[in-house]
Amino acid sequence: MQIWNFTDGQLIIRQDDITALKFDAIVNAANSRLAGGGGVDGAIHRRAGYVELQGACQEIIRTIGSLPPGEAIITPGFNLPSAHIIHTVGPIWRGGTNNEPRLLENAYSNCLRLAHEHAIQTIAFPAISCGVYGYPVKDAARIALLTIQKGLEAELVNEVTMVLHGDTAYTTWIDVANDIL
Ligand code: AR6
Repeated sequence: MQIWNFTDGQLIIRQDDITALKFDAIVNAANSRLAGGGGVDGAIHRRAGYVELQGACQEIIRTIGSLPPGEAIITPGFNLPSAHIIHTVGPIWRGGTNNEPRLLENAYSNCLRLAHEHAIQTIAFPAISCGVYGYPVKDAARIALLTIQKGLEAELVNEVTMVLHGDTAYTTWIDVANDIL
């Protein structure tokens, strides 16, 4: 685990299973239908309780139709240690010229904005789009870390934790953070 202190908050990078840890909110790397899936989405559904979480997600989908990439919504955490889940949809990597960087930045910044609106102080992110959606990890880390830094400086939340799954992902994010923060 490594910690960066900013004037108005803290960034923590650690290697763990995001569903096992307790924060005010954890972020889910969802799909536009909020339909559940593999990766961290699957793990969150299993730990939160599939039926309860899908019930809440599909009620939102009935209202909004679908959740576009870069947008975010919030549900309870149900059986998770964390009280809330903020669901966002990262971009699918299609070579980098299809607005992927902007959509990834929006995903992080909209989660932080929504957290602020709900008085959430501590929030944890997985590496959005870095699994099934294929975003190159170093590029994603750079965008994520700079967006999180901005959010902390704007005092949207007090503490942001990036929770990485696996040694390689963790080392990459730490290297990028040491380069740019
Ligand atoms: N804790 C923390 N990180 C995790 C965990 C965990 N328990 N499990 C996986 N990761 P992905 P995406 C990491 O594929 O690329 C789903 O099916 C994983 O190693 O979960 O945004 C959705 O329904 C990777 O680094 O999300 C969508 O259809 C990161 O989480 C689609 O996948 C994100 O990988 C979204 O794809």
